Amino acid sequence: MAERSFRLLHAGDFHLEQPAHGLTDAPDHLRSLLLELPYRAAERVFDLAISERVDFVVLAGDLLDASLAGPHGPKFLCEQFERLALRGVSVYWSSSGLDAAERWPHGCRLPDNVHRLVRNRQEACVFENDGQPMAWITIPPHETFERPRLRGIPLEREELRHIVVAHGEYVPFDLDEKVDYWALGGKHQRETVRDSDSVAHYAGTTQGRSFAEPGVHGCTLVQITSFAPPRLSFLPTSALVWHDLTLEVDETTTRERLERLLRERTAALAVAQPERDQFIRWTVHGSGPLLRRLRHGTLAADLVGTLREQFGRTRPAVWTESLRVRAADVIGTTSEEDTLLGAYLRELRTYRFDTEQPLDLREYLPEGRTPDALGDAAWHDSDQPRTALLEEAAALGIDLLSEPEDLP
Ligand SMILES: [Mn+2]
Repeated sequence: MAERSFRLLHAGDFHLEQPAHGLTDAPDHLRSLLLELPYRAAERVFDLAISERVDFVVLAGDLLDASLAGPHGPKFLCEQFERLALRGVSVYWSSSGLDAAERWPHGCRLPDNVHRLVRNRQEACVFENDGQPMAWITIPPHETFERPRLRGIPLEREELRHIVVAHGEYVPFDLDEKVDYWALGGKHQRETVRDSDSVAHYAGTTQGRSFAEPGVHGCTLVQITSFAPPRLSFLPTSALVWHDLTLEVDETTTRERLERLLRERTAALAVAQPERDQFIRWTVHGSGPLLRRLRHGTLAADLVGTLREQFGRTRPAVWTESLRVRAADVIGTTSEEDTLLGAYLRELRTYRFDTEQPLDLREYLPEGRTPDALGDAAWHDSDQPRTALLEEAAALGIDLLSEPEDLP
């Protein structure tokens, strides 16, 4: 077999239509970053394709919802594809239901280096380098249009390495072992679902949008040689990193100690990611009087302010979004008290452990109020968020029924 080695860049799930979300407030100096977040990360994919001198790029769907992204989205992608066209780099794009050819605006013509399905029939392309055929690349249709056949995918040129670019939630059993590399899209968390001679890999999204997608995201550089399985390396693309962090306190933790812990961990993040902006949401849990102090007065806001002042104003910023207390832990410290508050918390606890007891407060409403929204709020018949609701009610009770002298 002739030596056929090449390198490709695998990315997907850009979701250009989704800016950052889930924030109650954002500082002025980070606002434009939050709005342009998916664009910044996607651009980095094309920068990397150029700087790493890859032979071609595979994109595994969910690049954008053209109807939500507006004209800016398709225009941006065309500009990026043109950058690759100038360098002779081809793009193989396997659409999802979101970025299907039918949803692409008519006026925006893709450059010729971009290969995608137009009629949703499975297609194969041969990638050539200097007139030498290197790889057989198959793009199956997305299941929105036609059930893709992912086992027994034909490879008409046996001497070539076989790459399939596909979008969907697959398990190894779905995927033919004779394919050398499965470039998958549709899972936002990076994952190699099969690591053998036939590698199947999700590159993940290029950028987290909220605290629900923490950590550094990126794309995957794949090195393919004749006599070894594909070799993968991670290349980060995130322009901003989200952190949802917890910190434990106990009976002995002082305000000064908590502040020092927060500073140390924030400083460590700044050192670990010196080139990226970062957002942190802190949840404090554990036990002790500090938990109650954090729910009252200005202590939590003071700590957030201090951290923002020290780490949040420069660029790249490590911005502390908020600091909250886990409601369940506040309850534990107070429920044994022989006070009105203690009795209230013990009553709530019976509702928590006896899930058959309905949460029905409608009899406390004024006459004739039951059919409206207030009536709905006063009657809770679903088990699902019951625990969280009771914990919030308990924490609110602590806020309202605590003795003033308990407070800082
Ligand atoms: Mn997606």
